[in-house]
Amino acid sequence: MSSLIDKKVSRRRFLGISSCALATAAVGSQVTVLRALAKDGKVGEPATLPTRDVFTSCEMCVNKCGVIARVRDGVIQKLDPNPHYIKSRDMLCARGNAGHQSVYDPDRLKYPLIRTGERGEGKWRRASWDEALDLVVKNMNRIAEQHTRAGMMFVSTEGFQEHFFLMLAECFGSPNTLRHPSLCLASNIQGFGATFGTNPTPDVLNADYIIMSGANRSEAFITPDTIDLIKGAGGNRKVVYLDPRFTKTSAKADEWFPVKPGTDMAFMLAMIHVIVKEELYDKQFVADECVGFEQLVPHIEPYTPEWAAAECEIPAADIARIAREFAAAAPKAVYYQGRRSSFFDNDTQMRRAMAILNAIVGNWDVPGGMVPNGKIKLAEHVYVAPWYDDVPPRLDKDCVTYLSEKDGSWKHFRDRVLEGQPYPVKGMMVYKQNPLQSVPNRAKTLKMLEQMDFICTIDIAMSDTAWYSDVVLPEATYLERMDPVESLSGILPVLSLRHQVVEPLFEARPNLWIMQQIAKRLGEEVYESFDYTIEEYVEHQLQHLPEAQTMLETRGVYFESERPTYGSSRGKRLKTKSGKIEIYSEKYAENGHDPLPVYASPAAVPAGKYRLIVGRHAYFTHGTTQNNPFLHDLMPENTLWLNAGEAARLGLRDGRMVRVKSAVGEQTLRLEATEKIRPDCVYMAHGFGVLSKGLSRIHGKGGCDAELLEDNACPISGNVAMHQTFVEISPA
Ligand SMILES: Nc1nc2c(c(=O)[nH]1)N[C@H]1C(S)=C(S)[C@@H](COP(=O)(O)OP(=O)(O)OC[C@H]3O[C@@H](n4cnc5c(=O)[nH]c(N)nc54)[C@H](O)[C@@H]3O)O[C@H]1N2
Ligand SMILES: Nc1nc2c(c(=O)[nH]1)N[C@H]1C(S)=C(S)[C@@H](COP(=O)(O)OP(=O)(O)OC[C@H]3O[C@@H](n4cnc5c(=O)[nH]c(N)nc54)[C@H](O)[C@@H]3O)O[C@H]1N2
Ligand code: SF4
Ligand SMILES: [Mo]
Repeated sequence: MSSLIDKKVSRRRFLGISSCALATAAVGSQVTVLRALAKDGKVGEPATLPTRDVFTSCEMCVNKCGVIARVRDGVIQKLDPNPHYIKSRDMLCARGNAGHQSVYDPDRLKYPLIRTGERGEGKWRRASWDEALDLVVKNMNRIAEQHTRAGMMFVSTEGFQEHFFLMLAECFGSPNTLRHPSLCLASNIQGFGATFGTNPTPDVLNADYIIMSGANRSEAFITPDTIDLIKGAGGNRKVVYLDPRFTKTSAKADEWFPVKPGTDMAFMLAMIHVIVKEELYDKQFVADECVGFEQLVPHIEPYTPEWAAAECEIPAADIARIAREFAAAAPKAVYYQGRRSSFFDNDTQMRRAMAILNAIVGNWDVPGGMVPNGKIKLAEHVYVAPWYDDVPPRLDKDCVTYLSEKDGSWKHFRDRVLEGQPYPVKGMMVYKQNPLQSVPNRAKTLKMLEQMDFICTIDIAMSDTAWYSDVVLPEATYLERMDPVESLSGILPVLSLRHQVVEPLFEARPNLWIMQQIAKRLGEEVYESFDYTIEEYVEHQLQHLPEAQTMLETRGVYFESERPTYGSSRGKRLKTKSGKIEIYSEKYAENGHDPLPVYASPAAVPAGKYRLIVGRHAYFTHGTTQNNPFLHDLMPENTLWLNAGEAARLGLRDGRMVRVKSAVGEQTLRLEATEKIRPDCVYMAHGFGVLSKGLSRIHGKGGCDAELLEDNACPISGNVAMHQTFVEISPA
């Protein structure tokens, strides 16, 4: 039964408070746009509609920055930053500015499509929603009958409407949800969680000393950190940055070290060595708030700066100096943990070393330190999923020690699907994820898709994964729908509401509508959990926060205070086994993992090969915005960065095409001979080399890193390891 109590009252009240301009539909006004984009668009005459400015939030990446959409004659002319939105500090990045192109791009998904040719051949026919949805549900039910309900997997990435998709999985009765964390931040959550009981936020704005290992904040944006890093510059602030590449963050840092990939932990352990040996740690804090310091002391004995220098290629004197400077600046000093922790298969332990370094200087929950996240509570959505007997546990259960039941581990899950063990998974629903680009070893992902009896993808564009599906359902883009309120945690937590800016073009529909249609077809018991409008849902979420309703209307954001609160965790039990900060982890020891981080050198680069490292570009979100007309203009393809000295040695000129070959795949792309990378590595920006011809601007351009990457994973968190692949380079 749905818990959205007293729907009639809710709806009336909600409409009462939201009598803003946003409620005005703009259907008629979009006809010119429709005509321009639709080959067969027979639509009525344009109507003149008032100019409107609409508060919404960006969904071009994970940050959800605050946006004001400027609508003129029913068409979004421009997206501007929302000055009230404290998280994004009155800024939008290039992608945020280009967001309306996802609405007006002729390549966007317009109608439900059913495959007519072979998978991946690109032959489709336009279908009605009814026909497409009937086909989806018929296949879901058939697969459940033949293989149990766990035979359907549900693949998704976070977004304001993901909740409804995860609900569908649960109400359908499959435990097999597979989300992005095991490609992204699972090791970070695990390593910091094991130490602090939570993954805190570094207080970048107020820190005097910041060390970052490969968190490329000037290109891989996290708001407000990216902006705050720049804001603090020039004052007391010092930023030390470790990256095998000279990135934009290197350019902005006070000191940059081209660290040897996979050796950051040696640098951290040596810093701990210096801080402990020279008694620079916060003795009182360690005594009061931490457990396991006494085990740390003998543990770090061998990890001297001289030892570390040979591993990470950062001079011993610099390591010792940085350790002393860091401790002196503490507690306003942070080792910034970043977000993506899918670098090496020891990433969880590397993050543990980082967390311990933070802990011993006593930077916990103070200005300029590591601050546990605040979060504004929304009313919970309680629903009752039907109960089904005989559904086996998740396919990848027990593959790694700390598997998230909600997120799973992509690497292990895919291996098990391919093995068909312990049971077959034959159907796949995909929402807002693109595993053909985002999961290492694309050939394996293609094999996994090949063995599926049915694949349905819900997207806004013809992603590679959509291209290999049987049914493609067009979701309305973020500017065409209203979404649930999202509670964004952080040092300054906010509530964000995505107002609908324009009506959906063509036949695109919001995910809630799509889920409702599927739920209806699955039966009354499932549909009950989906039976409300988005307005009612929002009303329910905010029922205890009338002031939030008002502020979301008048300012497009809600926050309780403009000032952070520090120290709220002091004197309270942390969510660790001991209730304290765990330098030594008994939990890890019990599960056969190192209770303190033990260093092992990464595999050496074989002669004649290079280590492939990957990462993102400021213009692109993973593999998704490369085809955006505005962003494509800025950068039409990716290149392979190779150190200029190495390129000369190999006789390869800058700008020529090269073949890159790993143990699992091969790609051809243009060479960029540059001094900005170590001689033992090559780098390519993520997200090119697409398979889909539905991304017409970029098809055939650049190379795909997922094709080249081997699939390794961390045994503790199940996070993939993306920087353990070696490649050969030859002229193409
Ligand atoms: N090789 C390599 N792989 C990587 C990474 C890397 O750097 N290199 N980075 C990793 C990281 S950190 C992450 S977080 C993951 C992310 O990878 P994924 O979890 O796959 O997420 P995205 O690549 O953002 O894919 C999002 C998909 O959603 C679609 N989409 C966008 N907006 C909407 C919408 O409003 N509705 C719907 N239905 N669909 C929408 C896009 O068109 C795209 O197809 O990739 C990981 N994989
Ligand atoms: N523009 C843009 N911003 C984004 C995203 C996006 O797609 N585009 N995605 C968001 C998401 S989901 C995430 S998870 C974050 C990711 O944020 P980051 O993790 O900061 O981003 P990446 O570009 O993946 O950064 C990896 C960097 O690590 C370096 N590196 C590689 N190996 C090593 C190593 O062993 N040691 C060290 N010290 N450095 C190494 C690489 O050269 C690269 O510069 O970005 C977020 N912000
Ligand atoms: S960082 Fe850029 S793309 Fe991401 S939400 Fe903010 S404006 Fe949008
Ligand atoms: Mo990520």
